[in-house]
Amino acid sequence: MRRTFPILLLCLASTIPPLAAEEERTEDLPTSATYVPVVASTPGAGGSQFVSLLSIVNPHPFSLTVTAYYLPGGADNRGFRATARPIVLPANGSTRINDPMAALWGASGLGTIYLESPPGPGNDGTFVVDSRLLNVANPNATYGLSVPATLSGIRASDRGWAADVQSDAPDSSSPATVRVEILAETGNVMAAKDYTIPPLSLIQDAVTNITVTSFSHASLRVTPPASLNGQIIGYVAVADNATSDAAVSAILAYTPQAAGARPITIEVSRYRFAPGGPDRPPIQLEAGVAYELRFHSVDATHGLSGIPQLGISGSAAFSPGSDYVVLVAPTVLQRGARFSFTCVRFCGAGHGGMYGSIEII
Ligand SMILES: [Cu+2]
Repeated sequence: MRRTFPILLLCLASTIPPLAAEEERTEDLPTSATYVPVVASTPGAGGSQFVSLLSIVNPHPFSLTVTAYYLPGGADNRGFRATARPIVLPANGSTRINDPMAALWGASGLGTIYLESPPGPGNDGTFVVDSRLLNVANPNATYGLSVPATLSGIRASDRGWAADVQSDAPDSSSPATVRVEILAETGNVMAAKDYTIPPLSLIQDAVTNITVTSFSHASLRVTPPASLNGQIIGYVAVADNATSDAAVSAILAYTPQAAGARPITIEVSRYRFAPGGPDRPPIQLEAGVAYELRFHSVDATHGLSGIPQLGISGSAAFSPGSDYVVLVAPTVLQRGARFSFTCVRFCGAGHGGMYGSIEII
């Protein structure tokens, strides 16, 4: 019998607001920013060795500098700007950094990478990021799995599974307590646990620390504290140490929503999002307002990359007649931020240039 040692991860992430001094300098400038909720450079069970591969793409016909910051798990990361590593990308160029934690910061373990590229004249600062998590100890290792990615539900039918819950922090100035619940298919709460996360950090824990009851299928719910003036993003990762197969599931933090989210329909066609881009204005969302975004294809099957900061898990495929609909509620800390997205489903010759952005005003 093949033995597997999957790892289940839950990660909560948040907006990283600028420091006070930065705020003054960049107050009126939208900032293109994103982060990879979890990167790894760590041994796992069964002789596995998990590392991340970070890819950054410059979609512009001019050189772009993207600055990467490292936020180690479990630490108070309010001073994260000291970890800045500028990465210069040539016009329409890209880079892949193997094991970025070790390569850029000499770090190991688990952490979060935050990336930003302030806009300038004629430059909206957008860029595209992908991070794969891979077991490199396996000579047959595949491409691993991109973070963030999408998977519905979680499975824990194998009693041999090890599990970790990981949380990635909110709020810049103080710790925040979030509640993680395991919900049965009926919607009943099977178990719950509170986690206090340091500022701008993450916490890892085992799902088996939430419940010792075995279950064959369940879902997780993450509830931020009512007073949180930021955003929390959760995800679960299941990594099979034997085969290197991995899966990551984004979890939407549950925030009670005011009824009547404002509807916005984004018309999707080869090779644009309207609104969104690249030759249409960005989707503009007002901070503090709930929206229902409807991605409506009028011609072919397209996809949408995720935006974890907004709780958008993305869609591998949507087509005419089956819209991708998502609720978002940008927070006031996100005002001024710009989040990029791309089509993730090959849709023709111009697919590579099919991207857009959401601007929080
Ligand atoms: Cu496409």
